[in-house]
Amino acid sequence: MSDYETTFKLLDADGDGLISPDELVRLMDILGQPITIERAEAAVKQLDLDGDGLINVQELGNFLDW
Ligand SMILES: [Ca+2]
Ligand SMILES: [Ca+2]
Repeated sequence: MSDYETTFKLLDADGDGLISPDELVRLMDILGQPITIERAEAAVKQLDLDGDGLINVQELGNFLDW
């Protein structure tokens, strides 16, 4: 398992293989840097390459490579 996948599993709270803005909000809460759902949606939009409004493991990988 790659580091990306490990990170991804931490982010993917419901285990559906995709990270939603909701899950991003939850994560930032855990990290002690709460963000609004609007900000989470904007962040997901930036990472979202295929336009489905969710982050998959490839899209996260691209982000972490950056
Ligand atoms: Ca999910
Ligand atoms: Ca996507």
